[in-house]
Amino acid sequence: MAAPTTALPASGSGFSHLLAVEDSFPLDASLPLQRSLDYCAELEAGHIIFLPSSPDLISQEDRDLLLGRRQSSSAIHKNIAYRPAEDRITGLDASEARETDELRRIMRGFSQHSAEFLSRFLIPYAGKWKLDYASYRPIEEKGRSARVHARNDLLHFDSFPTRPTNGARILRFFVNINPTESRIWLTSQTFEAFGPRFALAGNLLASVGGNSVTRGLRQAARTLKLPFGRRPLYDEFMHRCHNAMKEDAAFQDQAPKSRWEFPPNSAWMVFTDCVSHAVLSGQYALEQTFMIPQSALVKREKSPLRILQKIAGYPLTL
Ligand SMILES: O=C(O)CCC(=O)C(=O)O
Ligand SMILES: [Fe+2]
Repeated sequence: MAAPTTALPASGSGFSHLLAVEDSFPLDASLPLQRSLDYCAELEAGHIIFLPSSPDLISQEDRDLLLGRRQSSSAIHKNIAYRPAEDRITGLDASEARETDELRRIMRGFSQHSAEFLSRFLIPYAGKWKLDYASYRPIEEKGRSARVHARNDLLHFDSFPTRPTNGARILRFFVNINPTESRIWLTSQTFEAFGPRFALAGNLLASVGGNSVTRGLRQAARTLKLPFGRRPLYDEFMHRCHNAMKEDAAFQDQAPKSRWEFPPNSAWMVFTDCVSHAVLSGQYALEQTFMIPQSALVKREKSPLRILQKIAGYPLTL
């Protein structure tokens, strides 16, 4: 059972909490619709849904294969990504090429089973999402070195520089396949509580949005269905917010935090674009990302896009 130990008090509204779901889940059974709707609403509001016992998404044999891999020294700093649309693995170096087929088979299976499971667990999203990358995370997170913007031990909301979502939401599903060690996260304020303050304080939204002339041009380009040649304002803002949070040492130090432990064989799902999160330690996790379009959300007003557009007063998507 995940024990929310509080590093600094981060309870009450405006902070992420954890909802433990103790049932065991066969892959082929759906949740009752109302319960599924309730879970979607919790997730969209910035809470974590935690399954103490993961459904069977990967065989013991394949877990052992993943855990037993020797990573070559040049690849030691990388996670391994699986791109479902192309059925392709990235993140291996040349000396590991002979492992590609086996890893692709394992990751394809994990990706498919995760999607099957979530389509029965989060029914309103089923068939509406874009299946993004899956990842295998074999590196110990404690003490892992990275550029400041790539550090995942600093609180942040996710934003992918190479994959703008144009307002769709980032849902991530994790499984801790470490046989003995928990994965440890910190969380702080939700985007609903933090984002508006941040947008207004730094005048960031205004600087991202440009002046009324550039906004007019964007609007005209949208009407004429012309590519405007830049990423959507929404993604521009989310990316700047991601970077600014990681750069802000005082914020990282002083923000009230909750600490969560995800034990071996547990699973959790979370909208990482509205749950500020940091991973402190843990090794060997599997993860699948889903892009959930605005049209599938059950509480659209809680989405970072809606929150930001309300402040900006103009559309932030293309
Ligand atoms: O690996 C994890 O537990 C989370 C890391 C993270 O924040 C991310 O991949 O965006
Ligand atoms: Fe993240």
